Amino acid sequence: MRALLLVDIQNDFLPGGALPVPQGDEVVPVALRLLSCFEVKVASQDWHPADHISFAANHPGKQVGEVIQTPYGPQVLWPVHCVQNTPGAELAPPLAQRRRELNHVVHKGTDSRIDSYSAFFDNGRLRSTGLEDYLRRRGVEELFVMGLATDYCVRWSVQDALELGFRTWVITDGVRAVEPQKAPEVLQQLRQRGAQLITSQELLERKPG
Ligand code: VGL
Ligand code: ZN
Repeated sequence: MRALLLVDIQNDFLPGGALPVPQGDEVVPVALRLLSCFEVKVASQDWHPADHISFAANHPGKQVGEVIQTPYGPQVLWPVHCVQNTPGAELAPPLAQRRRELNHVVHKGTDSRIDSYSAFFDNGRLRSTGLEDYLRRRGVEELFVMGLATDYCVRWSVQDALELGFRTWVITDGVRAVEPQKAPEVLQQLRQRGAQLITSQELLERKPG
């Protein structure tokens, strides 16, 4: 069984949002086109409490982009984003409208003390989101990943999916990076770790299965 994983396609990561990913809005139509091609469709939502450790605003004197040391390693400081139950944390409106087609949605980064880039585990790998269990229960062995952002949550999710033994694909036109100039290198690294790259067009032209 194959599944589509939509990573963090949320208002705050789109142009005009709190942590806009350049051209992040361009992944939305790709996601809409692919939804009907998969039997199993899952999504992640970055879902932080207001006092989250990753927000520069919660560290007096620190600026966005600075890195702090934490018990789970270095942490980049971000603008306040994807606060639970705020409009910025909602899925992009066209996806929110099709929310009922998503079989499972996981929330991540919900613990104020630890960030979670991956849709599977927090950054210290202390707790899982339950995504792996859900996929195993559905008999999923092959995972097609797209969303935001290539250099953070997509990257960490793909790395974990590979380590967990899923046959993992990255949909190259369905991802955008916080730092676009780094995207080719990130995709290359993921390929070296065993991920396969595919365009949404190639995926649509394959036989359903
Ligand atoms: C993300 C930075 C902070 C992402 C989430 O979804 O890639 N990036 N929180
Ligand atoms: Zn976040």
